Amino acid sequence: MAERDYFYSEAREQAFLVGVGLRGSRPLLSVADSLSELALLADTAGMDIVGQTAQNVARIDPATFVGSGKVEEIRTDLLATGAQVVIFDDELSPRHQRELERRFGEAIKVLDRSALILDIFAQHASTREGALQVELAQYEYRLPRLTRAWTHLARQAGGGAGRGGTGGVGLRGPGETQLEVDRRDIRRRIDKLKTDLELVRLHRGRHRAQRDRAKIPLIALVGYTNAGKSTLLRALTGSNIYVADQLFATLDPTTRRVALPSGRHILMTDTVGFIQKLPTTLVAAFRATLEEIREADLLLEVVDVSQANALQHIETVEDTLAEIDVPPVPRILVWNKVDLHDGADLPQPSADYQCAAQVAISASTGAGLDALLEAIEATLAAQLYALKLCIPYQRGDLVSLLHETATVETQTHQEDGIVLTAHVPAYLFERFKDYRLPE
Ligand SMILES: Nc1nc2c(ncn2[C@@H]2O[C@H](COP(=O)(O)OP(=O)(O)OP(=O)(O)O)[C@@H](O)[C@H]2O)c(=O)[nH]1
Ligand SMILES: [Mg+2]
Repeated sequence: MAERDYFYSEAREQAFLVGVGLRGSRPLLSVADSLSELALLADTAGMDIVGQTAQNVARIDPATFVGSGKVEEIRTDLLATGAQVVIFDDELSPRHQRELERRFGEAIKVLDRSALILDIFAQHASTREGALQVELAQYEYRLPRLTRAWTHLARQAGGGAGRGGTGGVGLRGPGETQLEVDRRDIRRRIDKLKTDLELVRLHRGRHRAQRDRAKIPLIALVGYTNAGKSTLLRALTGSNIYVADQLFATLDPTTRRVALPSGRHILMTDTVGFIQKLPTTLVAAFRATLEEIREADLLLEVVDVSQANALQHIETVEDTLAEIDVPPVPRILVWNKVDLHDGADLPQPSADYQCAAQVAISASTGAGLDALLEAIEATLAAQLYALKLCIPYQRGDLVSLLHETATVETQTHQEDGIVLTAHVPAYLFERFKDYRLPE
């Protein structure tokens, strides 16, 4: 993406991090832990961390986010450390962004967590749909934040400095007219991206319809970023899926067939990881992934047990799933990386967390994978409906499907069709409901 190059040049930049704790609030992670996570994000985006600071405030300053005294302190720190970038751990409003840019001056780039995550997404998107949705999310994020950083767009559009006045970049910044030109360009680009995305999605929709006909249960891997979801899918399928000790290594969903102990197959799909303080607008950009999760018959919630904040990670994942309206399908809690666990008991999720089973595994060493497959099989089998059906003789395909996927208890041939009693998997219920007989 050409615009990204403007924000991040090839050489690693020096970044200074700023965290804020709001007095009286109870965040999921402490300010210090959240800053450590921000440091990982900055590192993944290609920056070196040269310093950080945190402030506890009673309220967020409407103009400068942190108090103005703190702004001055940060400005001194930036000079002392030679940082070119300052990254706030929370989303800055467009007003904050403008004011902070003004206070820190031309040489300093002001970013927030969302901008950083968007940049990593842009680096990691590998499919056309992924690239389009990230670009769209980036423009939508930037549109209200349009400031001097955008004069380059006007140049690309053939405007030149003249249109915005004669002051030139750095002296006066773009004039109002110039910003309007930029905004119009961006809106046009946003419309074009939306149209392109629709086309790509239509195409994908057809693939999905084909899969629906096959009716193999779909299991989605969900979890915090870096929990080991892709490693697990790789371990179960032997396929060459991208794994990295990076945040948001996976963006686009990958689906593979996995054989269960009984020989029956399932489809398992790897999805984008979640993180705390991920704005819903960003999550919403990942429609492809989210659709996979919403359609799943079972979720495998992968948690990195070696993380001190493992329980907070589960909470973040649950919150995000609720935010994107995932129906309450059963979950298996998968404690991954037990090879790094010190042998003490597993953490206890909160009492209102519900899961069908908990399994401890190591996707790296393969420990516990058999038990996990057994648990998947058992959980799917438990989602069965006892049905009495009368299937017309011309629907032999449905009778075969029943024998392949369900447990058939009785079968008799009668005048108007084959009458069966069977335990049918929940995900096939819709297919058979028109043939139900009263019990
Ligand atoms: N020690 C150990 N490391 C693991 C295990 N599973 C995964 N890892 C490592 O954890 C890192 C992240 O693994 P991924 O599979 O890419 O994690 P992910 O959940 O797909 O992460 P994102 O796609 O970034 O959301 C990699 O360096 C893996 O090698 C495990 O069981 N034990
Ligand atoms: Mg992954």
